[in-house]
Amino acid sequence: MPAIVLIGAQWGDEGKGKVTDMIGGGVDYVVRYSGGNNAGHTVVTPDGQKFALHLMPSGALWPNAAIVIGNGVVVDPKVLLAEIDGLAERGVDVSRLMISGDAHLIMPHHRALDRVVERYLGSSRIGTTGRGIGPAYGDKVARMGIRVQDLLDPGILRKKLEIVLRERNQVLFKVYNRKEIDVDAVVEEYLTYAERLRPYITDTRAVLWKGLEEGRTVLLEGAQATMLDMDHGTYPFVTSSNPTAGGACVGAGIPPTAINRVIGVTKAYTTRVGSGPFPTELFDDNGVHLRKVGREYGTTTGRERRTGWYDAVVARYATRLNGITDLVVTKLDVLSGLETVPLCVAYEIDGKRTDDMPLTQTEFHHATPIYEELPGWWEDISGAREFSELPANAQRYVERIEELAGTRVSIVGVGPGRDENVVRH
Ligand code: 2SA
Ligand code: GDP
Ligand code: MG
Repeated sequence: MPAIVLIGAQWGDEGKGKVTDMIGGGVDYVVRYSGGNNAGHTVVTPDGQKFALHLMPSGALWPNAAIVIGNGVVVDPKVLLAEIDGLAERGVDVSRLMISGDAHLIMPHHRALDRVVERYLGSSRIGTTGRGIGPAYGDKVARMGIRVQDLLDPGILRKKLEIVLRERNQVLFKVYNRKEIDVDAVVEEYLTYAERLRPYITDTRAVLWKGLEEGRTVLLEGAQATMLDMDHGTYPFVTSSNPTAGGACVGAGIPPTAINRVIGVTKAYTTRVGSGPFPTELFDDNGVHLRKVGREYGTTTGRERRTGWYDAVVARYATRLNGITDLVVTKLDVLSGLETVPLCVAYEIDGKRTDDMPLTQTEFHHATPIYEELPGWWEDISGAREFSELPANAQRYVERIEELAGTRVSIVGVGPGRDENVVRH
C-alpha cells in the first residue's frame, strides 16, 4: 500500500508543485490534504506552458492520476470553480476531480475577517494571503464551520449560516465596524456553486482506502511547509493547518502505516513570505540577487518573498519531524555565479551555539546564523542531468546539505521545467 507524502521543508515555495508534477506521471492519485487557495504551486510542462495551481493538486496536469481534494483542505468554491474552468479551457481533463464532503468551505465572512484582523493587528500582523484561511479553520475548530457536504442540503446550509452570521454580524463585525453580511445573499450564491460542484463531491477517504488496498500509489501533496505548520512552525507566524507529514494522514483520512516514503522539498537557499522570524534572512545585495535570479514573488499574491541563505538547522528539524526519506533540493541553478555560498550550520543565541531548533520563539528571534562558507561555481548548470555533470563545488554543496540534514538528496532541481533535474536515486 504505497503512499508517498511530499512536504515543504522550509517556509513554502520550495517547488512542491514542480516536484509533484514531476512524479505525478507515475502515481494513481494525487491528493491535497491541507491548506486552501493560499497555496500557489507552479508547474511548467515540457511544452513550456506555465500553470499556477491553488486548490487543484499539481498532479492534475498528467492524464492518468485521479485528483483529490481531501477533508483537511478549506475550499473556496468560487476559486475552485474558476480553477476548474481555467484548466478545462487549457485542455486538462477535470472530470477526474474528487472533493471530500468533509472539507470545510471558505465563506465570505472568513475572507472579510482575514483582512480586517490583519489590519487590526497592524505591525504585529501575520502577513496572511488574505484568502480567509485562518478564519475558516478557526470556525472548523470552534465547530461553527460549514462543510462541502452542506452544499447538498440547502436547509442545513441556511441554518448553519444563520447561526454563524448572527454571531459575526452582531458581535465581531460590530467590533470591527464592518458591514453585516446577508444570509440570503450568501445562500443564493453558494447554491449556485453547489450545482456545479455536486458531481465531484464524494467520500474521498473510502476511495483512497480502496486504491491503497488494490496496491495503487497515492501521492499526498503538501501545501505551505514545515515551518508554517500550526503546531511545529514559528507560531503565531504560521498558517492555520498542519502541512507536515503527520497532517497528511488526518487531512486525507488514510492510516500512517500506508505511508512508506516522505519527500521533503527544499530550496538551495531560503525564502519566506509574510511576517515572522527568519535567521538567515539577507537585507543586502545578495538578498536582492537571490530574489531577482530566483524570481521570488508570491504565486498567489505577487508579494516579494524575503530571501536568505540555506538553513541546515531548519532542514534537520524538518527531516526528523516529517521522517523525510528523500530530499529534493530545488533551484540550485540560482546559486551559480557566487564566489562563495554560505550555508547556516547552527545558530548562536545569547553567546551560545545551538545545533537544533531552540525551545522558545524569543530565542529563535534572537538566533544569528553560524555559517560555513563553501566555494561557489560559475557555470550555468541548467543542462545538467547527471550528478557528475554538476561542477565539483556544486556537488560538494549538495553533499554537505545531505550530511547536515541526515538524509539523502535524491533529486536536484536545475530549472523550473518538469525535466530540468538531476535524478540521483
Ligand atoms: P495564511 O493566508 O493564513 O495561510 O497565511 C499565514 C502564513 O502562511 C504563509 N503562507 C505562504 N507562504 C508561502 N507561500 C504561500 N503560497 C503563496 C505562494 C503565497 C503568496 O505560493 O507564493 O502568493 O503570497 C503561502 N500561503 C500561506 C503566509 O505568507 C503567512 O505567513
Ligand atoms: P511551491 O509553492 O512549493 O509549489 O513553489 P512555487 O511554485 O510557489 O515557487 C517555486 C518557483 O520556483 C516556481 O516559480 C517554480 O517554477 C520554480 N522552480 C521550481 N524548481 C526550480 C528549479 O530547480 N530551478 C528554478 N530556476 N526554478 C524552479
Ligand atoms: Mg507556492
